[in-house]
Amino acid sequence: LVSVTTGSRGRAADSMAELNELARSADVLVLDTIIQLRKQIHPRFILGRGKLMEIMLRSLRLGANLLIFDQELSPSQIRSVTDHTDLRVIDRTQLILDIFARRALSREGKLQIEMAQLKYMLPRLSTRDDALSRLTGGIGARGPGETKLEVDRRRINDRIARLARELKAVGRERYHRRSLRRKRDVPVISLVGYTNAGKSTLLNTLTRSHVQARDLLFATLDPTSRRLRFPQDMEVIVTDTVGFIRNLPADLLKAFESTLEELYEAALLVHVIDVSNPAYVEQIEVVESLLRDLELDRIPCLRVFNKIDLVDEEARAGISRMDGVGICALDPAGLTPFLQQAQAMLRA
Ligand SMILES: Nc1nc2c(ncn2[C@@H]2O[C@H](COP(=O)(O)OP(=O)(O)OP(=O)(O)O)[C@@H](O)[C@H]2O)c(=O)[nH]1
Ligand SMILES: [Mg+2]
Repeated sequence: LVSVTTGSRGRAADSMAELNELARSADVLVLDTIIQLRKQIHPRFILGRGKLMEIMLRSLRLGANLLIFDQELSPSQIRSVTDHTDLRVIDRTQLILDIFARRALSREGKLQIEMAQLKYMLPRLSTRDDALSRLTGGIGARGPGETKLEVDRRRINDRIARLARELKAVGRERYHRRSLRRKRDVPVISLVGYTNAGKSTLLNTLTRSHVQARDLLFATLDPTSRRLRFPQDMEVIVTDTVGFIRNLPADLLKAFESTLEELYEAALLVHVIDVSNPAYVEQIEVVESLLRDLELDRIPCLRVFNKIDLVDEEARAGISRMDGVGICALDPAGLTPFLQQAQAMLRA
């Protein structure tokens, strides 16, 4: 794992810890991590040439065959580094896309992720291959007046357009399903939050369900809804969705538009926060800023400080002074204050 930054080491280290988790979630075995602080990012090689050479030698020694950069790389940077190191090179976004591709189970999820992958690929189609095909392709190797690159681009654009149509159809079905719910006037509580915060665990405990909850980033991709009867005889629907993460590329977020659409009908958002994560304050900011971008900040939001069982007394005291409720999502007995507050907010 490689991180090159012009910012502080602390931030880079935080982000690197998360990249490590992402790699683990994608079944990548991490052999080494390197953080380099630079005054300027090298336009071609990202790192200095000397450092790049060092990385190559170290990879040979360790038997590594993949470099994952924590920063987003331009297509030409990927090419330069690949050429210089003979290693496969991907960036953080590509790693996230890979995890999403493994996790998507529903048809909608699969359509969404294919769309995001194609959109990611489109600007990265190599122009060099094109030059090569022009040299080696000879007569008849390409359509009239079209280079291979143009054909590839057009094919991908066609596919994207088709995916968009299919997604729209799936989205309509989902809309109808939801409108039945609306007619019955059952309020929806949506669980939102950083990935791995404990959203699915909370859904399971609240509704005695068995949605997959695991110590992996992006364990959940497809939304799930379950019924819940509140203590004071009020019925609600709780929905669980894909988690958020820092530096989520806009295109990726957009690909999940139809999944996220569910959130707009929520009467209450429950923001699940993993207080055992050292970076939780920054994670709160990431989630709240995404909620603002999605214009979801007009829906009432209850902050829930989860995994309270994992922090010490002092941290717990600090949390109790903040606005929100502390819970352990694994423990149904301690959820009453949370349920009361949620109900009060729904009634307001
Ligand atoms: N100790 C402790 N562990 C928890 C608590 N809540 C969740 N966990 C664990 O945290 C891990 C992540 O939980 P999930 O419910 O899968 O988290 P999520 O927010 O759904 O994550 P994604 O779907 O990956 O975005 C699991 O291993 C849970 O068992 C808690 O209150 N205390
Ligand atoms: Mg989940």
